[in-house]
Amino acid sequence: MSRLLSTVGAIAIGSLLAAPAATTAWAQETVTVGAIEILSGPSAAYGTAIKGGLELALDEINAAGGVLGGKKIALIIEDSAGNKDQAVNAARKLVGRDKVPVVIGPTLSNEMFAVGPVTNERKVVTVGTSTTAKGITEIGPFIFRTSLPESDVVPVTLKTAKDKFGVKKIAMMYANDDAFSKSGFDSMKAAAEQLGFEIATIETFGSKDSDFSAQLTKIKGLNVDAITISALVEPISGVVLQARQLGIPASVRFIGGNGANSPKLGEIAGGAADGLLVGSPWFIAKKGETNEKFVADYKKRNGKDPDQFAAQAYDTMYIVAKAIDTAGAADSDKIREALYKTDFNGVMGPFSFTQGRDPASNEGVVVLAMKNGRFEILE
Ligand code: PYR
Repeated sequence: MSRLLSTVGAIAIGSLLAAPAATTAWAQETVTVGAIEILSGPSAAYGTAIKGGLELALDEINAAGGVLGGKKIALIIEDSAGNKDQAVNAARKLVGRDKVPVVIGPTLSNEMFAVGPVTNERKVVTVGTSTTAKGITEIGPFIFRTSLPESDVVPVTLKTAKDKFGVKKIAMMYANDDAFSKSGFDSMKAAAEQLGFEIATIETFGSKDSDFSAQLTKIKGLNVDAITISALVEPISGVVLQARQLGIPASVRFIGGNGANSPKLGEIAGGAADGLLVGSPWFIAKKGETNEKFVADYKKRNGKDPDQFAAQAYDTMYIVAKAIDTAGAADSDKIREALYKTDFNGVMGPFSFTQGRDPASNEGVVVLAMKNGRFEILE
């Protein structure tokens, strides 16, 4: 399992690795925060973007004096590879060995449903930045998320598809082996029924499948206006590519959820994904100095544009740092109390938590459409 340490200007990485953090003089000058993200495997695009967002914010926070009157934050990022067991092992290490008061992540809802019960039981604040399934924060009182649940975003996307593009008759597809994908589908179905869509068929597939021809051939014969799809980015890309190969015309739009909201979709599927709609709490061209600076700095540092996963992670690092400061100590209980008082205005816009530890508002949600392999905001 790869293990990454990030801090700014405090100490060379080599000496960090050489001695357990808790016994170094350096450790007294730092607060160590953990993160569990997908940095390898098919879903690595999500975790890599999150890592980029976290580290950019971390650098800024530490350069501006850190937390608790001058302590730097050191971030230990563990790679889960999208594997639940690996994510749980990472959590056990971060909590047991590194004694972190806060874990950021894990990346996927599927992973959070495994990790959350462990960190919650150990009373370690855990903040998902990209976990959008129903029931995440219900895992327990130490589980927060800064990501909007699909149930807040998907209805906006489907309503736009109806109002702007006259979508009435749909086929629905989802991966039936992933908690996020199933939950996203449930939200899509509820919204479709509410909007009075005709659901021509519901088709499932496995996240590791590469042949979707049976489902797509059936859908092709149904003359639908659009296909909703709830899955992670790799299988979505495969479905979209195969749909066009099988002759489902570009006029039949795909409508995705959070799993689709990654530039990876355009990288894999290219023009085949054009027209695909997603709801998003953030978009790259969002006006305002904070976002413009974030986009420019992220690009300079990472050599590519940020995406929504990076933006949510960037704000989350600030939210966590502020909570540590408000708490007055690197103490999980106190940080938990402080998070409830969050009143932050970052690249995502104004942010606070509900009593249920979810984002308080979905007002900033916009709908993006894929064009030439890139997401653009719908005017
Ligand atoms: C989730 O796993 O919840 C995502 O939104 C990708």
